[in-house]
Amino acid sequence: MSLVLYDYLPSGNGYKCRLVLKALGMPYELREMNIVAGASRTPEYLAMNPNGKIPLLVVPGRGPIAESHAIIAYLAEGSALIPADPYERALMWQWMCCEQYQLEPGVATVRFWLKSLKKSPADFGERYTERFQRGADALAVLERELKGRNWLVGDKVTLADIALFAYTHVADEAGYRFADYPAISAWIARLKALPWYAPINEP
Ligand SMILES: N[C@@H](CCC(=O)N[C@@H](CS)C(=O)NCC(=O)O)C(=O)O
Repeated sequence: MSLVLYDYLPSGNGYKCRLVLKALGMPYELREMNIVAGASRTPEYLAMNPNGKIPLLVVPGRGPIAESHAIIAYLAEGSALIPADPYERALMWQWMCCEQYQLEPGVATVRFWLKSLKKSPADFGERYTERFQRGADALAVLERELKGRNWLVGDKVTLADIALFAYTHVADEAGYRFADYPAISAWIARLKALPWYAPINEP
């Protein structure tokens, strides 16, 4: 019995989980869900995750865990991806909370509208402008904080880097230009050079 990950390959939230599983060399079974066709809203799936979202990790003998950051924190418990030092660990969570409140609702939402739903900015009007700006504000903070540093917390890659990398590295698919973000671009290249890196569409 292995870990089972319910996921949708273009999803950055799912990708965070896949990257952590790969970084830690943990075997898992992937169940691909066509969320655009409503696969995460069936009665069977809602019985596992009443919130109707992917990713969802099912832990053998225990049960399901929803929310990408809860999943990666569970997977990485005791590993070097979570700083042992309480202050650095708090900084890791600071970045991960910021991702969920600012970066993901901006960059990921716009990307989902354009890429998965194949809509145009005009289809969403002011909602598009507000979400795009929310993402731009988050990327500006990330750009400023990454200047002169290799990783977000301390001198090693942590869950914070993986969590923010997931949507940032595909921000061009939401209409942001990497040329505007040189420090982010260098950080993306650094993460892509790690031995366990795999592209977002790889199961
Ligand atoms: N905060 C959640 C967000 C999860 C989420 O928004 N999942 C999207 C895909 S990235 C989804 O399942 N959408 C399908 C739906 O709502 O029916 C996390 O980090 O896991």
